[in-house]
Amino acid sequence: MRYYPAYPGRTFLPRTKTSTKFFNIVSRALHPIDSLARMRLPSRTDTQISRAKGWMVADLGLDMSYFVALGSDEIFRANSLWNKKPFLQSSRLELEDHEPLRKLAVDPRILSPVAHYLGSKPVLADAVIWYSPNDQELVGGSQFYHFDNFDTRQVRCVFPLTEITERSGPLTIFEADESERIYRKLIKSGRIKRRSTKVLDEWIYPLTIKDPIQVMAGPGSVIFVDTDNCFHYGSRPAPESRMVLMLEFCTSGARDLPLWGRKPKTWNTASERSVFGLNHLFFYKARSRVDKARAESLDPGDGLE
Ligand SMILES: O=C(O)CCC(=O)C(=O)O
Ligand SMILES: [Fe+2]
Repeated sequence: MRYYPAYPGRTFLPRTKTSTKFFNIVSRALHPIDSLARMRLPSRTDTQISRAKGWMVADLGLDMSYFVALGSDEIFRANSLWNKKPFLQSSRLELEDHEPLRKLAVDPRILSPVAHYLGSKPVLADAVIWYSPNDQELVGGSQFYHFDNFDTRQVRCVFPLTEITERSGPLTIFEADESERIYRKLIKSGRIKRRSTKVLDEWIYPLTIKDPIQVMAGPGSVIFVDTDNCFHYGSRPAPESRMVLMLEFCTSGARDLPLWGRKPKTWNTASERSVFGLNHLFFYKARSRVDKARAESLDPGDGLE
């Protein structure tokens, strides 16, 4: 709390669906003008994500060479969080430094499906390159089925930078409706008590009706997935490594955004302001506190880094 004074959603509330929903409603109510503006959705593009499924792959023929080069760059890695989780090494991209990233994040082919799925114009919460060596397993991490518990709904856009096949530790998911069914059964049987618990395969597989899906795609495509509502894992040990660009979109009421003191920096276009303006990484006060917490090794973990 010392480091997150404007973030009660991070520090006070338990990570349950009810408190996430509650926070979302309160937060939007406290920022009525922004919330209303976000309800005017962009026009629909050809491909849209179904809420029952909670995921989709679109082959957009994107040129990812800029990001491939970044991910392979030694200097970039050296200045990054690259070694935080050994099985999923991440490197944050600063929006200010990467024009191709800003362009990609407001591309209507990305934004429209995300906005329609969320029901409001999204906030970009994070942009990272993930490298998965796929050479070890750590019990209790995101290599086991889990929900992310970030918002009531979120959309992660995963852009493969190398070909993702069954040999490169693909993201593996259950569709949203199937995940909800499985979750209710796990709760009912007393296997788990809360939504944030990582779940073993052998607990899940006897309960399923639909099969899990290994999401495979190559550079140029984008995988949309609601990791708050689809059980998922990724980066399990596999013969080949994997590198992706991951953009995370949430609603303006997400519990990991500040509840007050929102003074975003200015952006060039209305679209940039709407998508990047609430990115918590631009709340410099909060960020400097987090840097301090890190320096003192008190950083409470994933998320605001
Ligand atoms: O490794 C992956 O693809 C999934 C990672 C994940 O689920 C997470 O970090 O929450
Ligand atoms: Fe996850």
